Amino acid sequence: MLFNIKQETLPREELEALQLRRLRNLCDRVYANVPFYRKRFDEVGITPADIKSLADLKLLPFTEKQDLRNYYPFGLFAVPRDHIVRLHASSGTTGKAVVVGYTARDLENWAELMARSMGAAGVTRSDVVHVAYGYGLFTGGLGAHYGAERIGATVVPASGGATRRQAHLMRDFGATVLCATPSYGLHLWEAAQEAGVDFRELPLRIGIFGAEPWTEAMRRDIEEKMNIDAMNIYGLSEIMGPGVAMECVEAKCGMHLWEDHILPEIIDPVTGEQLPPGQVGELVLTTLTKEGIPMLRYRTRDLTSLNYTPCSCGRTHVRISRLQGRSDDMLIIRGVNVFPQQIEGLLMESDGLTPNYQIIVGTVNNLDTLEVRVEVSDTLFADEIRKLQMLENRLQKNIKEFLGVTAKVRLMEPRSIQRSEGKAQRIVDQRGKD
Ligand code: ADP
Ligand code: K
Ligand code: ZN
Repeated sequence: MLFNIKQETLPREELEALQLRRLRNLCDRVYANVPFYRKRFDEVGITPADIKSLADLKLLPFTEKQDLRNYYPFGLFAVPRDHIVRLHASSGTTGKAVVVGYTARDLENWAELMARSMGAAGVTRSDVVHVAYGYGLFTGGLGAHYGAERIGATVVPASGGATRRQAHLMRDFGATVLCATPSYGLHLWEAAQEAGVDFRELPLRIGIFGAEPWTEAMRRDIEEKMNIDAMNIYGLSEIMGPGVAMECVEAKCGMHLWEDHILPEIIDPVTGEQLPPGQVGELVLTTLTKEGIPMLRYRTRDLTSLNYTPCSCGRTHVRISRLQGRSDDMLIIRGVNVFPQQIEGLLMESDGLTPNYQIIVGTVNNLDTLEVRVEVSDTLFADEIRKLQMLENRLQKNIKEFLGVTAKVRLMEPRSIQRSEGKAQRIVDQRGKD
């Protein structure tokens, strides 16, 4: 469903004309109202008048998470505090929290983009949307909530936690859409199984999963277990929250990024140079309409690529490929770069393993060590020890062969790895801590 047909199918020339108008207006606003940005403009020797085309975007300075921390809590706000109607703070996965503020119009736009996103996943006003993203300072819960309400669906604001009860509510209320992190979604599925609720027998048809990295293999696993379309959604608090980009159910191939409100670039994370479409690099986002805390060329640390080829769904907005991970999440094991998702991909290829895993990094005699713990299914656990050992050896061999690092693989008893109610903690890095 196209929630906003006109905007979602704007021809590229019109979209770019709109982007340029909004970009110039944004530069004027931040230059006049945010001393931090004025100083940055001055440092690189430009004024808003120098932005004459979209190509001039690259003249503008980058903004980073550290800037938000340095100006904690309200230093980068572009409107007086009393124009701010809501605050959120990022969950701080990678350090001290950052605070973002929304004007009434920002909340309007967020609900609109979230409604477009859910519409792209196939949600309509007839759906019962069970929101199991955390409500609170985290943007996930309220973001999904207002989007689903804007569509006119029936919203169940479940939040995270009380997992078994949630399974009962999903059954009793006839949930047709589940919004959660993929790891919490699986945890819910598991708790439901234990409580005798089979998701495959519910009217559930769509899952809206995001806020943490996951793989194509994980998608297949979830779709099979729940008998749904498992759709990928992307967002971050610094830009808005969830709904920055979303897959369409027609193509399920890359997430449409709502370009009339958010302007994307891909850069080489080392040199800062822009990269052409198709090349993987760091996603940099500029908020074109945001009033409360506008972001100019914000470096997301997320790795992806841009695809401008027309999509079968008719939307004209660019697609970003499944996130390859945050550059912050990249592990360097004895000099070899490894992303947790690469390990996840290899684990998910084996029958009998569950998607519950953890990666433990340590040091022995000044050398990095890598241990991968993964839970096995009940059926496999009941099998012979010899078979389990063979599987461990095969996984170790695959990791060595495909990723080039030596890892110790430990198959774990079912339900022995801690479940999370929001974002899963996949990496435990013990280096330099003992
Ligand atoms: P924090 O930075 O504290 O985790 P956020 O909740 O704002 O706070 O998290 C945003 C980040 O979550 C993104 O920058 C990205 O790394 C990750 N993320 C969000 N959605 C996805 C997704 N669909 N796939 C992979 N990573 C995602
Ligand atoms: K998020
Ligand atoms: Zn599409």
